[in-house]
Amino acid sequence: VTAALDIGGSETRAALVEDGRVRWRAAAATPAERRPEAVLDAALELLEPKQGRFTRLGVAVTGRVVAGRAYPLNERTLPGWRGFDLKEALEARTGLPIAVLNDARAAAYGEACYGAGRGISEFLFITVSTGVGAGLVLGGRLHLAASGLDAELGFTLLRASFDEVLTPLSAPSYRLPERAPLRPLELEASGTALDTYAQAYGWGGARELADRAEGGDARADAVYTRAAGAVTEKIADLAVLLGITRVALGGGVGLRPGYLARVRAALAALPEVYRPEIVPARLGADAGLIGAALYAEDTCS
Ligand code: BMX
Repeated sequence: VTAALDIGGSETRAALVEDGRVRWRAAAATPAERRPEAVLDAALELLEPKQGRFTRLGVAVTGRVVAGRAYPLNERTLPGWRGFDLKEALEARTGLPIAVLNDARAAAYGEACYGAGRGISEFLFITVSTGVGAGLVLGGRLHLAASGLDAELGFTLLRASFDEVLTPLSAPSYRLPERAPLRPLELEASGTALDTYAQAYGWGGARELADRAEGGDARADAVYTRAAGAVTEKIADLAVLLGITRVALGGGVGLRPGYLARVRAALAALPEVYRPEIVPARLGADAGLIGAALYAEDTCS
């Protein structure tokens, strides 16, 4: 039996995984200060009841991972982690073999082996959640780069010119630069970005914005559809660049049927070569846990 942890900006999850299935799971909010030691304490506390039941541990963590160290690109998500040696810290605390990979790569691996990507040789998983993350399967194998930049989709760049979306709709408090500079995709299209735009309209957050958009509110739909469109453009590029034939959408925003419908609609406007199949992720929040466990089984002898 392999244990798994999934450490995200807002939630930390734990599980026991066997043959690609979650046998037991627990979750808790990631401690507010999110410092590494506090987060590890909370994560291991979740696994406490199952001490002795597992012989290795796979860890999915948001951020770039290089040789077991975590380097969040968006430091607001996990402040104070830059280069924290997650593998060494957990090996010291548990005495067990530890394998660490990025959370979206872990989810992509889980979906590729047991979910929406099963049997697909060129597969892309995208999570639209706190950030925008992704994982690639190429030639049937999970893509892991030495630099750890192995599908950091949220940090691909776009020229964010919102003039055509927000100005005519006169968002009361959102001041946009005249000629928006190049910006990371996730600053325009993540759950956190949608929270920001929702608040510019006096709405609660991303969930309310999506509800309004799906309920026909034109202002909400303009923001929601543009965010989905920005992700769709990246899907189109990856289809012709890497021969991606299927894309699974996951994460709190990505799993919404209304979001998937908007991605499909934007893609339908493009020629065939830019149009991989777009499907919902199948393993939901378990994907990262299952993928982390699989990765530990592959790498921890
Ligand atoms: C960010 C980046 C990715 C991560 C993605 C989704 C950080 C801390 N994380 O783009 O590594 O995969 O968010 O992360 O820079 P999630 O926490 O939203 O699942």
